[in-house]
Order: sequence, then C-alpha cells, then structure tokens
Amino acid sequence: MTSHTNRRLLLQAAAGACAWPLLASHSQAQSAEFKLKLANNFPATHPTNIRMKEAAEAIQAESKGRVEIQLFPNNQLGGDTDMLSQVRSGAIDYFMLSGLILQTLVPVAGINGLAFVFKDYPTVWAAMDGELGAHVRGAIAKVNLHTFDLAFDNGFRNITSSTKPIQTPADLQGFKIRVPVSPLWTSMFKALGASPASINFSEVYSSLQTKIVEGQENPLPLIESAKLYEVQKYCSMTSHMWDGQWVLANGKRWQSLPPEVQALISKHFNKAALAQREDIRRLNNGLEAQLKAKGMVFNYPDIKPFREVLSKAGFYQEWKTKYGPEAIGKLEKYTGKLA
Ligand code: X2X
Repeated sequence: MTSHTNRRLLLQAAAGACAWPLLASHSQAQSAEFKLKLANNFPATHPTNIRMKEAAEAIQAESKGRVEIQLFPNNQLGGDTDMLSQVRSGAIDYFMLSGLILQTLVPVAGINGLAFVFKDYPTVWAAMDGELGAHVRGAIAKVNLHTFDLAFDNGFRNITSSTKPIQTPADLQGFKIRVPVSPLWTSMFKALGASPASINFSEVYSSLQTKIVEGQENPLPLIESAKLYEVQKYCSMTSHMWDGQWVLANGKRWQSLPPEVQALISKHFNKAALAQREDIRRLNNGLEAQLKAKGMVFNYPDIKPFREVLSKAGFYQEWKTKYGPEAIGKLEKYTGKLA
C-alpha cells in the first residue's frame, strides 16, 4: 500500500460514519480516470443520499472503475451558500440545491416555492418534469451550470416550533422562524407577519437548540433525518410550499466529460431521482406516526386564512411581477390561475 493510500484510508477511518467507504476496491481507486465530487446539505441517512450513493456505485461499476463519484453529504463541504460558490468555481463537480436557494443566482428557479400553489404531487411532477421545469433548467444553463432532467423531492414544507403550535396566521405574528437563505422565503414569512431569519441548513439544529429562533419549516423526512424533533415540540401541517433539489454540475467540467460518461452519469442520476421520489412518497405515509412517538405534537391548520393574508399583503402580486408573465404562464398551466 502506498503511503498516499494509507493516509487516505486513515483519514476515512477518522471521519467515521460520515464519510462513506467511497471506493469499491483499491485497484479501481487507482485507475479512476474521472474523479468527481458531489455535495449537499442532507443527512447521510436521507433517501437523497442513499439513492445517490447507489448511483455512484452503479456508475463506478458500469464504467469499470473509470468514473468515481465521491459523496459529501451533510454539509461536509460547507453551508449551501459556500457550496454554491464551490460548484461555480469547479471546486466541487455536483451540488444538489433547492431551486429556492438557487434563486439568489437564477431568479426564476424559485418559482415552484410560491406559497400554496401546488395542490398535490401529481401536479408538482407534471410541472417540474414538464414545461415549468424545462424553463427553469434553461435559465440555469445560462449561468454555466448544467442540470439533470429530473429534480429530487424535498417535499411539502411544514412549520415546527419549540414554543407553540401554529394554527392561524395570528400565531405567526412576531414568530422567530429560521428560513433558508432566499428572498422568496423571507418575503413570504414577512408577509405573514413573522420575523424570519436567513440561516443555512448547516446551522439549523444549533440555532433551534440555543433558541436563536423558535421554529423552522421543512418536510417531514428532513425533520426526522436531521433529528429536528429533538429540539422542536410542535409540527403544524401547513404544507405551505413544495421544494425540490436540482443536481447542478459545474458547466465547464461537465462539457469536458466524454459523451458516454455524460450519458452514464445522467442515466443514474435520473434513475436515483425517480427512486428517491418513491422513497419520500412511502416515508410520508408513516413519518407522522413516528414523529408523534418521538414526542412531537401535530396540528392541522386551515390554510385558507394564510393564503388570504398573503394575498392582502401583495405577496402574489410581487412575485408574479418578479418572475414575469412567461414563467408564471408556465406555472399556471399546471396549477390554474394564481390568487
Ligand atoms: O435548508 C433547508 O431547509 C432544506 C434542507 O430544506 C433545503 O435545502 C431548502
């Protein structure tokens, strides 16, 4: 064993459960022609990373060790804002990011996060796999990031809190809530009367634990896999927006790969996305009971008053203007006319 390999194995061992054993075998590691890094903010146990690990293994096997994708889940390479810079500079090759956070760079990418626009999953996938998603991917390509056809599911987001359940908009008045770093999220919770604080996911657990904020909002699979139930008592099932991840690739690096390698990676990333969507669908059925068993208290607000407050505050009008008629038209094709 060379001292280099030795050092790497020691480092992997030291990193423990967080760093997966990334190489199928020593000889394959030596021969990998394309070594690529993929990062995201999800826990290693979240279906996103389980399916991406499978994809990486399949890509390595099918390419006979020529292509090795190394995975860095759980913010190992920094928070989202950092990782977005890294994929743009080429320090990482693939980065999975919410369209709403990507909005800081590609404004239209946040469009699927408009509050309460999607009534169910069939509508989400029709839009995201249809003309709306194609429009967003076109905009992403203009900033020299390549993105794959199928988005991953994060889910419909619900509000959690350590202080009180959120049953009506009145409960949100002055409520200190963490939101991801994105103008759409801040605008929405301000319009609802809350006090949103923009915090990367890497800091969410600690900011809830130290009570810098009272609450946050995320889909159930993340509330479970990131163990937010340890620092949050209430879960209010608002389903206020649908959020998903695009797999973004550094454009220059992507273009430099031979077509057969591009095809292999695309095939397995898209396959992983479909499997991951199915995982989330199954998880959604049982998670509420699991989280209740861990002590979370659930409530089911009527969402109509929340929509009305947003409309009155001019939220929909503001974002219709910002996203523009072409993109809004593509959204409305699936959702019907916005409020
Ligand atoms: O930051 C979040 O809350 C997360 C993990 O859901 C996103 O990536 C948007």
